[in-house]
Amino acid sequence: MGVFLLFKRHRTYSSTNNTRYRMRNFVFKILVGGDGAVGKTTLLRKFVDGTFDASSIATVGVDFFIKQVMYENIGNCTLQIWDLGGQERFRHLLEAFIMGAKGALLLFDLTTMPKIDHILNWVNIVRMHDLDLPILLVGTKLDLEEFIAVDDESAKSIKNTFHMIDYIKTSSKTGINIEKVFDVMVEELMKKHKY
Ligand SMILES: Nc1nc2c(ncn2[C@@H]2O[C@H](COP(=O)(O)OP(=O)(O)OP(=O)(O)O)[C@@H](O)[C@H]2O)c(=O)[nH]1
Ligand SMILES: [Mg+2]
Repeated sequence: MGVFLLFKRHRTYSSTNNTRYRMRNFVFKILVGGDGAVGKTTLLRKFVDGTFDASSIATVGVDFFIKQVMYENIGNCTLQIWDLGGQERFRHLLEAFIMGAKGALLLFDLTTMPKIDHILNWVNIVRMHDLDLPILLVGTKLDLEEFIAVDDESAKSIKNTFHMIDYIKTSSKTGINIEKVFDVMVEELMKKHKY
């Protein structure tokens, strides 16, 4: 991924009070996939309301989050984020939620080496209607330093095998790189769709 090109505007900076800016509005549907307990819901909670839940319970089926982010050079982005429950027993439900997605985050837990067939499975799910759907690979739980089992080489090899747009390591506990994940995704979507 190249240089970071997005300029974020502070939330308190109201566009309605400032006639110099004519805000554009974008709506992006983004999927979040990955095996059970890798930290999908926890990452979305951190992103959307800034909280960390150490005892997050398994998502039943699919959950939905929404967040607006302002970028100075883009406009107002509404992110509709679909949290796909990772447990196998919900797999048959997921298909109904994939249509119309512009991008996907694929999460794995940095303390456990991901199984390649599981990654393939998720790639196939999120790309079922769009073979070119941009996928961002996200390693979670970076704060569990002593237990990290996935080296950068292995993760980058997964990223390259499936032509993903980038690989980012995160912690929902410390908050590191959580916003960056969405900034990189939005930047990719702006480029891809030539908005
Ligand atoms: N230390 C640490 N724990 C985390 C982190 N992210 C998630 N967890 C923990 O991992 C467990 C599973 O997190 P969830 O967010 O529920 O996992 P999920 O991917 O949504 O799981 P499903 O809903 O079953 O698909 C919870 O106990 C979280 O508190 C992190 O960054 N650091
Ligand atoms: Mg969940």
